[in-house]
This record gives sequence, structure tokens and C-alpha cells, in this order.
Amino acid sequence: MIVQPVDYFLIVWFALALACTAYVAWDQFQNNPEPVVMKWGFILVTLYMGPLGLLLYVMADKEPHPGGHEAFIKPLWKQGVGSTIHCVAGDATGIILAAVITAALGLPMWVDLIVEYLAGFAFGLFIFQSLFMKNMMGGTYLENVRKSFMPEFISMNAMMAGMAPVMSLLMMGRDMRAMDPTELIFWGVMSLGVIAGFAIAYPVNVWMVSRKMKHGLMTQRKERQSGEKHQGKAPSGHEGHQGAQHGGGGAAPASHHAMQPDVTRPQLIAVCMTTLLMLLGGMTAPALYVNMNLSARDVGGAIMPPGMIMGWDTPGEAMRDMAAVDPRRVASKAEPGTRGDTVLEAGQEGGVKVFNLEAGVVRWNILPDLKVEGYAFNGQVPGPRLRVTEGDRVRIRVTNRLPESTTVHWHGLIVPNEMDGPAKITQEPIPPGGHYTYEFTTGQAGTFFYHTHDHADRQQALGLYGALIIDPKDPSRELVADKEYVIQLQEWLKREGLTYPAMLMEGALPNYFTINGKAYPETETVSMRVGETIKLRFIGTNNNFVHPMHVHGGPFTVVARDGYTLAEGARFEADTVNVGPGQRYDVIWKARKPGKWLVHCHIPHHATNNNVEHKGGGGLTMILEVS
Ligand SMILES: [Cu+2]
Repeated sequence: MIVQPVDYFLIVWFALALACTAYVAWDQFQNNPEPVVMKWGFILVTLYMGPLGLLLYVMADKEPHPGGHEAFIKPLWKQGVGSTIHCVAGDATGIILAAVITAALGLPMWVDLIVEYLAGFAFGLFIFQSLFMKNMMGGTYLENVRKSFMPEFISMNAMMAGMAPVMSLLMMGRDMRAMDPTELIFWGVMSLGVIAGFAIAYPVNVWMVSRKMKHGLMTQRKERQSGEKHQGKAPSGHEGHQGAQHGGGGAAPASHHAMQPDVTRPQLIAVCMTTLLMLLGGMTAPALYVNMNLSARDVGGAIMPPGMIMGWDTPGEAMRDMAAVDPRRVASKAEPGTRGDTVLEAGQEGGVKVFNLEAGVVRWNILPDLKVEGYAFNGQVPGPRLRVTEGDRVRIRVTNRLPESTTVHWHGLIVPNEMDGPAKITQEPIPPGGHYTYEFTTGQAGTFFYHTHDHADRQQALGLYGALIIDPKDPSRELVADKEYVIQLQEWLKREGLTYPAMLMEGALPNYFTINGKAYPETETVSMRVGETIKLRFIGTNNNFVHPMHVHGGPFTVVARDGYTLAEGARFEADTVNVGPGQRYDVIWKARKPGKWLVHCHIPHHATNNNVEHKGGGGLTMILEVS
């Protein structure tokens, strides 16, 4: 439940709202002398508006001392509160019920709003106004519907004019868990919407009460047990149009108040027009900012990175692609010191080397104090290293434990087309919980890698890749060094406690960078002796940037590119190689002098952690320590 800081606030808010509602309900039925419909009005509104509902109740309606209700509720502003409470209780209940149903049905937001308006209006008019008020107003149900129609229409328009934009903009805002009724934030948005609706509907309700178009607050006392005649009609709030009513237990009222509205036709038309315009504005203006064609099913649960451009034409699929990894999906948590790229031992099945890969959601430390939620093979970032020999027959069983479909591509390898991995092109993507077995014979040797080829934009950026090193059948063909180190690059976006797939676009730019799943100073330090050589295998497992990888302490020799050893005359000396996404460079560096020699990306921002340098660097930085 707790994913964002707002969730703590919501828990406190709803705890308060329940406590306030319990108090109002108890007090209404124990102490407060008013019609049952108004008791329920205040109870429902306190449920929706929490402490604000309680505030309205004690300031405008709760009898301050025995016998004091009649005088207490007289002021027009209190009468307006009563009228608005009455409207909001009915309309908001209809709107909220409709919102839950439309979300469950997966209807687009703009349809939701229309259904919610109709449901709110119908609930308010046919049930809360006409049915519950009949006893007080007298007359038949149909007469009540007819009389209530205009006031209900005006009030509902104003209410929805406030509620609709709050719902649209917040539900389709950054945290689209708000689209989903199973999330607390959905109810938080509903509460805020009701508060906005109340605020907008209040002035027209004050006006309607003053013009005797609507009831405000009323006093209704139970018959005294003593038989003593109650003091006639209690003084009412506003002369003539509301007042005391006798006869508890739903008995026929002693007196009705057939209100005579004091309003001119032009006034009524002008107010109607105004609230109708407000309604249209409230319903349509959000469509300039958010995509009202989306439904809870399209984007429910997605939380977008801060700063991402989300316009009225941003598709739901784009939002799902860029959304944060839901921390509640994490299935395995790696110990902070765990390293990725561990060599996976092959099983043997009749001369075939067999590997099992399982894609899942992990919690992974890229620094001792910085966890990310990533997608990973076998619980590690990068995924395990597959090391085979040229000519080997390999079988890789892939299990998908992600909340979305996936595949695996063998980057740079010559394989049968149906083993190549592109989703929907050479194979059906592996569904959540599904399996796929890749099998091929390796015909090449060198530095390769594997990665997801289904929504790689998202999945590879979250960690679904690993090294695939193929040794030549004839070892003499290998250009050897005293040591070897594989360097796999990745960009990360972690903000406000959530991990998003880093992308080269607004709001999605990375702020952390890793070598083999760790940011410096957590990257490994390789110990060497003067005169020793090391083969660095750079792999562009990252999604977005060309990283100019630079080594201090003298040039290296570039000996292979993209898994192919360069002919002797084509090898060259350099101190920086531009490692683009998908590229591999094998370079051999010689330790010439003792000391700490850096390997780092030469885009300085990529050598920081969230723009901060720790121990002289960050991100794509590691040390070759020569003694
Ligand atoms: Cu870089």
C-alpha cells in the first residue's frame, strides 16, 4: 500500500475521517434534533470530507445546548451549508458509486465523467431529494421530483464543475494508482473532489436557500414522553421555508412547508446557464492537459517519473512503458553486497549445455545505501554470465516471472530465426508465468551478450541483460592477457523512492550509472602488478548513451570489436573507445606504473551518482590498482 509519501498522509486522513464520521453519526442519532435525511447527509459528507465534514457539522448544525438548535441554525450561511450538505451527500454518493463501477468496467475517463454526472444527478434527485424529503415536503413522489429538478440541476452542475477537474487531473496525473478503486489514493482523490465540489456548489446553494428554492437546515424533535405538548412549531431558520416538524418515527408530518420560490425567470435562466457553463468547463478543460481516452485498465497503477511530458495525446502504452517499477512486485531482494555477472554453470543433457534463466523483479543495491527495483535474470544485475565454447550446442530455458511478457535475444549470434528472440516478429512473447526454450549451436567466438527483446525500451533499461562469452575452439586464436574483466554498462533513473526505466527523453533521463550493476565507489577494484596486462571487455548493455570509456595510465590496444578479433594490422592504440548501445570492444591494457588507474566514462555526468561525486567519482568509474 505504501509506495509514495502521500500514502502516509492518506492513511492518517482516512483514519481521521472514520473517527469523525463515527462521532457525527453517534452525535446525530443521540443528540441532534433534525430530520433523519439530514443526519445521514452529515454522516456521508463527513465520511467523504473527513475533518472538514466534522467542522461543518459543529459550526453550522450541531445543537450547541438543549433547545438551541432552532436559533443556532438560523443564519443564512448555515442554511446554505445544510442545503449543500444535502446536495453533496446525494450527488457525491452517486458519483463515487459510478466511479467505482466505470473503473471496474475499464471505461475511458471521458465516459466515466458523463456516467458519474448522470448517476450523481439521478441519485441526488430521485433518492436523496425526492424520496427522502417527501415526508418533509408533502405531496407525491412525482411532485417532489418535479419541484426538486431545477434546484438539483443547478446544484449538481456546480458540484460536478468542482469535482470533475479534480478527478480528471489527479487520476490521470503522475500517480495513476488514483484510477484504481483498490488503491487508497483513489479514495483520496474522491475526497478531494467532494471538497472541491462542495466549495463550488456552496454559493449557489446559499442563493437558492435565500430565494426559497431549497431547504436549508431544519429542526425536528421527538415527541416528549411526558405527553407535554411541545412548544408548537419550533422557530425555524428562515422564516417560512423550513421549520420544525413533529411526529417521530416517520409519521405523517404535522405541517408541510410548501415553499414559494422568490425568484424571477431571468434570474433562474442566468443561474442555470452559468452553472451549465461551469459544468462544461469542469468536464472538458482537463482534456487539454490529460488523455481522457484512457481507462483504469490502460494505466491503473502506473506512476510516472517527475517531469515526463504527458499530454492529452500520450498513449496509455507509453505511460506503462515509462512507469515506475511497482515496489510491491519485488519478488527477490539481493543482499546489498551481492554482485551480478556471476558465471552460470551449465548443465549437460546429451551433449547439450543447458542453462536456466528466470526473469523477475528484484530489489538491488547499486550503492550500499541506494536500492533500485529492477528487472533481472536469476535475481542479479547484470544477469549471470554464460560462458561457452565455439561449436557448443546450447539450450537455454527461460521462465518469465515479470508482470509483463518478455523474450531473450542473443545479440550478435547467428541462430535460427525462431531462436532470435524479437517479440511478435520471430516468436510470441513469453507471457507472465510462461516459458520458452532457446536452442542453437554457437558458430562464433568473442564477446557477446543477451538481453530482452520485448519492450526493451523498458525492460533492458531496468536490467534484463547479461554477458555471453564464447571462447574459440582453438585457444591459440584467443588474444590473451594476464587478467580479464567484463564491463557492462547501464543507466538508471531513481527518484523520490521509485525506479523508472532510464530513457533519452524528458523526465526519463538517468541520474545513476553502473558498471556490472554497481556505481562507483561500489564498483570492483582490480589488482594488478606492473608489467601485467588485462583484457577489458566493454559491452554496451545500456540503452541510451554512447559512453566514451577511457583508461588512465597509458593507451590500450583495441583487439576486437563486436565479437570479432581485429586482424593484426587493424588493431590500434587508443585511450578512449566510444561504447555505443549494443557494441562490444575488447581492449588490452598494460600496467606500466604502480598506482590507482581509473577506468571511467568521459562524459563527466556519467561519473557521478545523482550529480554527486563520492571518493573522487561515481557511476561509470572503476579502479585498476597496480602494485
Ligand atoms: Cu557515459
